[in-house]
Amino acid sequence: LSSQQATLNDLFPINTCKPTPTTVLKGVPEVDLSHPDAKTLIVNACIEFGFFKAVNHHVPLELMTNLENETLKFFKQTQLEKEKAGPPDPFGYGSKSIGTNGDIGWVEYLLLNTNPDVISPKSLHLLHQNPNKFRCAVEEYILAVKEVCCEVLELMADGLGIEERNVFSRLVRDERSDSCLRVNHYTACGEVEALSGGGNLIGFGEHTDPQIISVLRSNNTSGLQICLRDGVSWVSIPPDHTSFFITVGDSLQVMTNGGLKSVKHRVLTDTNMSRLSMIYFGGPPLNEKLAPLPSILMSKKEQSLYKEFTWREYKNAAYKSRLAYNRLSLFEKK
Ligand code: GA4
Repeated sequence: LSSQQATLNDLFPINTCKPTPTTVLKGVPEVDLSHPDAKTLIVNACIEFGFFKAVNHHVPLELMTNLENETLKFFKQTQLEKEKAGPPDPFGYGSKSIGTNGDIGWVEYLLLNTNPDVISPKSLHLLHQNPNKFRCAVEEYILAVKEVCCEVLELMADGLGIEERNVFSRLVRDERSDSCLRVNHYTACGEVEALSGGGNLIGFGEHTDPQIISVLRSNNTSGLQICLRDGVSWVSIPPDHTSFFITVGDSLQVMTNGGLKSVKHRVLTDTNMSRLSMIYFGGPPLNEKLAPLPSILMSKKEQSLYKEFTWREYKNAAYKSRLAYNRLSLFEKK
């Protein structure tokens, strides 16, 4: 009998498969966008974490839940139906595979370009398949979230003491801006999957976002984690479906000459609840030169830490790399 028990325990080593304990970040930096000190709070949070929660942003909750519901309708279709809007090239529907270099996550997603001039055949198919309500929800949401993105970028310029307060936001407002919207659907992984994986499954592996900043909104399911500045500690961010979470991307790190560093983040799936997040990635036009702002170099009496390159070159390098790769290292001056 005892040998039989040993076999069972070997097969189902329940005690040893407790999900790894996660630390919840207690003092998530929170910025009321209408507060007179918002600009300073934003810059401080971005220096310390590369991340903050934006509240009092004036985007109606209904607009967020509308897009949430419309995309959930899309995700509820059969796999065959959904795959008609894929594979993501890079826009369209994707499942489990992220990028084209072998990264896998417990996630399905829609990637959409926010620039109407460059609608790919895949997104066209998607819009035709789910006309009107879906299209309206996407367009309405993009307009609102783009405003939040630009407002944050202008406050950031103020906080950094840059006279030209639209130095960052003009790139996102530019009609050639290469911004995009992503909706990620992480279905609950269930106890069995979680246990066999030794804890929560990786929904989206660790990475930094290549763009300027990203503006994330999710339903009330946890999962998002950021890596602290020590480079090794991961902390969970409690969800808040009424707020936006802002992350610093690689392009902002370059423009501030490393003053504001991009933040490594990842998503773990919940065992019981499905997570839906929508992220707006504020990016510059493809032919825009990415370089430290002269005013920052002058005021800090610094030399540029980076070689000269365009957003197109950076994006191409990013898309050729694995998710977790430190892409900026390719562009640092040695
Ligand atoms: C990370 C940020 C955005 O989600 C994204 C991602 C892109 C993709 O899913 O196609 C990338 C990833 C992201 C960076 C490295 C490359 C490209 C997957 C990948 C392995 C849309 C983006 O712009 O870069």
